[in-house]
Amino acid sequence: MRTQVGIVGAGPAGLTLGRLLELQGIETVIFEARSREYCEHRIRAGVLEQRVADLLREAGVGARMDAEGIPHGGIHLQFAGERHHLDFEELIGRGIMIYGQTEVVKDLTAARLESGLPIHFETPVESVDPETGVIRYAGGELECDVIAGCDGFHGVCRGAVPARMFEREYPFGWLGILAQVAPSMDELVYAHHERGFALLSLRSPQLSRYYVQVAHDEDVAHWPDERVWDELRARTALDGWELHDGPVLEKGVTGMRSYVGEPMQHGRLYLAGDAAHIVPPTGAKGLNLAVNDVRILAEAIVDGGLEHYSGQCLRRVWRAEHFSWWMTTMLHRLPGGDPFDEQLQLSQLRYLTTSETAARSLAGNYTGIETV
Ligand code: RFL
Ligand code: PHB
Repeated sequence: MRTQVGIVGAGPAGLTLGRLLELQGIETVIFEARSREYCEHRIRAGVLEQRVADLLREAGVGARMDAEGIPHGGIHLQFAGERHHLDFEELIGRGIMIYGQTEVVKDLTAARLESGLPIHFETPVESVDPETGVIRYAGGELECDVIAGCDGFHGVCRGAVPARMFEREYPFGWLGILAQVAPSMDELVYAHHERGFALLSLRSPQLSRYYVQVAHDEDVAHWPDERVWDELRARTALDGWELHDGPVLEKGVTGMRSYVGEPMQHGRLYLAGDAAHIVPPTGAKGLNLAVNDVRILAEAIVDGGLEHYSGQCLRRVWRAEHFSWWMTTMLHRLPGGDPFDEQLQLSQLRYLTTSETAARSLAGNYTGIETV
């Protein structure tokens, strides 16, 4: 058995790569450890950069996103009892699209199945050989010109690249809920509060996605719904505004880390997305970086220049690493931090909401820098 490009993992990176290569007439086979059902219901990111939304449209998988996604022109920053709007459209002429990762994955999976192309669910890859291009999975082997390692942080491909690792762990995490209630705000709210960070986001006009900062190893069992709502209310309170609650459909804790492995390639193996790098979710960059990697990988497979793949990706990766780290350290209560740290955070937030130059820098990074 052989193919041109063997893709390990059917997350956003693997599925988008499969689609981009399909449009260029290149043969691919996708292996995914989990079931289709599992992949389509794993709740993660919700913010697409405009350039990522454009890429999905150009790849012919943007119709439902355009019908059901919600374009946003900015975000709110809340601190010291005030809520400030940053108008991205006005600042830099670009916005973001609110559309869940679950929906992106559903659209790409449906498109692939409709094209009748091979995607093997519940088929974990056991090992990959960067020298020969062989993928070994339960029950067989596949020989590939190129292997795309799109199997996330806990996959097998990462370990097959001898890489220098850059890492930072944060001593906190996020407890996230998906609630069946109309969002209480028009655009996302990032809130700095002495009790800890909170984020108000959404998935649709009927579904709210809210987060509170908790300990990195927090047990969700300690967070009955009422406690989550009380904490959200305390951290986002504003005169004349109310947070509406509703049935909680999902609840979970996510740890936070920054990670980059360099280089992102070895022999015939090319890593993309979370397999190569992780950002804390505060900058909403994880999914966007994954799509950007495979855009570059698809171009290099088609036009040549694969030797430059890693270097090209890493420029954007490190910009996003810095932005995500900066947003994270500016907005969270830092365990072990002192009043000096807090004053620096508040000063930075005040600067962002009073200086157009500072606001434009955040807006550019959040919506996706054009050239890095
Ligand atoms: P994914 O989505 O992890 O997909 C990897 C796929 O590979 C499969 N796999 C294997 N398949 C075959 N053989 C093996 N041996 C395999 N091992 C693993 C997995 O089952 C999976 O289907 O990586 P990808 O495609 O690179 O996409 C990246 C994004 O998913 C990720 O960056 C973001 O979701 C990060 N992230 C978030 N980003 C945001 O911007 N906002 C968020 O709110 C947000 N929440 C999250 C997140 C990541 C999380 N993880 C990884 C723990 C919440 C969580 C829980
Ligand atoms: C989300 O909607 O899940 C979300 C939005 C913005 C972030 C992180 C997560 O920075």
